[in-house]
Amino acid sequence: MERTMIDQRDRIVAMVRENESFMVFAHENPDGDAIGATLALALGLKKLGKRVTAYNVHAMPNYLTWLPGAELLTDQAVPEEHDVVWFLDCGAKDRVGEPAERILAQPKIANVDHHITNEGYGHANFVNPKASSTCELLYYVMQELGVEIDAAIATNLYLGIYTDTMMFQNSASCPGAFRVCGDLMEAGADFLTVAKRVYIDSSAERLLLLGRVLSTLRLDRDGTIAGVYATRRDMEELGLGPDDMEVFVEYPRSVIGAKVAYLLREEDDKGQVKGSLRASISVDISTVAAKLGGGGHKKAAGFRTAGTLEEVRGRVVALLSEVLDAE
Ligand SMILES: [Mn+2]
Repeated sequence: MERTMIDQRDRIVAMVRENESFMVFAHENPDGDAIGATLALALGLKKLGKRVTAYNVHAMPNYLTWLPGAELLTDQAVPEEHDVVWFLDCGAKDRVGEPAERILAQPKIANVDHHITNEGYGHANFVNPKASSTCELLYYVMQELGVEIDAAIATNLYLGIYTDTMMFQNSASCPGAFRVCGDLMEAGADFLTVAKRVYIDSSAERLLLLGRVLSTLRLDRDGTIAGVYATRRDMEELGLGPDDMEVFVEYPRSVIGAKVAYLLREEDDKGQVKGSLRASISVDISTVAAKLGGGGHKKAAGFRTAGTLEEVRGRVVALLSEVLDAE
């Protein structure tokens, strides 16, 4: 670890030692890294005898309610005062959602994150874009704090690393990720349950929806653009919503020869389409999302826009073509 990074880690450690009450935030629509980091930290701070409130704007996603420490997370507003507020996995401060303003008036902010866009909005900023996940970084913090990593903490930290590296399949899979996961396994991380609940388990309805979605696969621009969509009717018939299928975009992305991929979903509100975009090569598709009223990262972005599925599909394919043509 670089010197400046070690300094920042130590500032966070000092913040913990010098204070008694902590509020833990992560970004809204929390993923495995956000939830794993929140619960691991809450459990760790409790072990140190600290007072902790773990909060998220959104309730725990269903597939993660089994996690040890899940009962510590609340989605109810917490007016209580705290010495230190943690921002976990938040590339920007506003990623925690609306209540932030209310709760943030005075306390010190501890910022732990691995997003390249993080500008260091905290009083201490342990931010490393080269790390696999926020959970990996939190492990280093906890080690330094002398928190005994038990099976419950290990399982939560493992979840974050495992999901942000997409099962060690994407470029976030750094050496540190493997090393820390080895340590976590030794500490009793329930890696089999993580794999089962996160990537293997599926309801029958979800599989049936996947079947319908895959049957819409269309290739454009000589197979370099691949995309699928889900109609509102398909989702309603199977009792599922647009959020149950975020990962379906990985299927068009997996088509050999596809450089960019999209997934479109008709929303409940009339005439709105929600879209996810992915790139497998180094182009910037966040510009495409921005033109459709959204945003995101260079290789993963999203949007919500008005129009029918066919109209939006046409616009998405045209905009993605422009990006590929300029490559
Ligand atoms: Mn993350």
